[in-house]
Amino acid sequence: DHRPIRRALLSVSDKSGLVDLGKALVERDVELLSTGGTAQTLRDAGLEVLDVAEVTGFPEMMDGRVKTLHPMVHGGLLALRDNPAHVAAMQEYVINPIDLLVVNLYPFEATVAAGADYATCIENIDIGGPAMIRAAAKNHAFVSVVVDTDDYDALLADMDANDGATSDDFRRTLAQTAYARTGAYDAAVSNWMAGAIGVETPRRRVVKGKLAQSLRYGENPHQKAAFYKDGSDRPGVASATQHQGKELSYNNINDTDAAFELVSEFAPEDGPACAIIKHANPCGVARGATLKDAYMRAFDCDRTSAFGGIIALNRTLDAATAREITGIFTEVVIAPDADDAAREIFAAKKNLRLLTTGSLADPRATALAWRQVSGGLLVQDKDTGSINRDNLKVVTKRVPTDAELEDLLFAWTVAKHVKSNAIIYVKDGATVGVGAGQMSRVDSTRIAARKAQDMADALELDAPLTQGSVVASDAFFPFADGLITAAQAGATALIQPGGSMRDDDVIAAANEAGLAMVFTGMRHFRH
Ligand code: 93A
Repeated sequence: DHRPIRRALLSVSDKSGLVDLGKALVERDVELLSTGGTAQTLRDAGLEVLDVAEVTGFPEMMDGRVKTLHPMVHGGLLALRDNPAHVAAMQEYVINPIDLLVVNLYPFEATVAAGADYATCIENIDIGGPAMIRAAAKNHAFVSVVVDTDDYDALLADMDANDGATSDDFRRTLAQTAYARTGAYDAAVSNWMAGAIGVETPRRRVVKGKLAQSLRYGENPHQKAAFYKDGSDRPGVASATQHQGKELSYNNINDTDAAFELVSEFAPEDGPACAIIKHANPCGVARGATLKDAYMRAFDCDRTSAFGGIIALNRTLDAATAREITGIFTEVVIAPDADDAAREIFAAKKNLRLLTTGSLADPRATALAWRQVSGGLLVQDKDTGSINRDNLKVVTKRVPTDAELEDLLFAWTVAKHVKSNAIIYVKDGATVGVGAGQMSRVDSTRIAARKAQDMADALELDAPLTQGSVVASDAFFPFADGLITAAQAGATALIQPGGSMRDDDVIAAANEAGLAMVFTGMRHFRH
């Protein structure tokens, strides 16, 4: 019942798949209409194309800023074919209907990502493209609009199934995708501009996303869910390559992100490191002489919780580590890379997902962090805060030893990635107790110590691993009780922001217990 596609306007910056699409359209008796570069590409492939400039009667002008912004184009896209007045207008002004619009926009996002200067970014804001996309999408009752090179095949398939026309459903879906694209495009422009002109609190903000994967369900089976990419292409779970195993679930993606962000704190040149995550919290983080050693030491923090966990590594996964990992059930392993021998070992474990990212994430790279609340969004800078030895203030009589300092900084780095209230016990570059997500800080301190005792019992050790450890607290100890609990568990040094009204009491308790304590002046709440 719908008119077959007779004329198509193609105007694309990304020319991949263009020639094949052009040929396929010509084979289906579609007349091609195109802008400069697109027309050239099609002609070079031997296809017949009509220039938009010929249709409008105007050359492309002002560096291409004005090429398709013309009634001959927009009339052809917007005219209602079943409206006599619209049809009369088309006849009067000799406007030919455009049935199909294929546009992908100036690569604004890629230009920004490449670090281009202000003027170059501005010049890459497409105006004519979005105008046509929006026009065609509005008129989806008659016009098909394709904005993704990924959709070319689906377009041809739908045409073939409908005698050269497209189905109403398909055009509606295309229109919805089209508005998402122009919306995301302007979101990218606006978000870039906020940074470029230095507005800290823009009056309006938009979020954008491109479907990466529909998910079987969300956190629970009765919740629908999907995974969207933000287009930034940062190293991480959204841009990782999955080599094997079944599809990632919502919780897998969330946990894998937590694991990878945490392990990325440990630069590969500073030595191997491993993080094991369960329910978005680390149940073991360690450095090691080898990657395998780092994994085993992380595993020893809490072997019970590590079962079914997600493992992130800061270096190329090797065979020895891979073999060790296959000793228990693991959901996901994510690493910058994996060598052939390691991949072969994993290949035998069909359910284990292996993800590689090419490189680690940059924990200092600024980004926005979003959280939904009822009826709104909370937006903040990602926590990129970091400290070094020079920022630490020793507040106790005893000064931490070099070895303690090293572990204190390690514990502090881990604390940044643990849900508040976070308490981390660390010994020799490995967590030995993690207390996470408790409503009271002293509970986190106790839970971590108790779990360390459980591990000591399981491993038949003489003393819990917290003996001779150091402790990090993501925020200040409001009272001395938490610190006293840590001391009883065998901790010898602490790191915390300081800043409590009762700092003096806490410092006095530390001195009394012979502990060394440093203040960071920085807090790492995470919720
Ligand atoms: O500079 S524009 O905003 N002005 C326009 O009138 C216009 N019309 C299409 N950019 C415009 N386009 C864009 O040109 C398309 O969205 C597409 O990305 C690009 C294709 O140019 P070419 O065919 O010359 O490679």
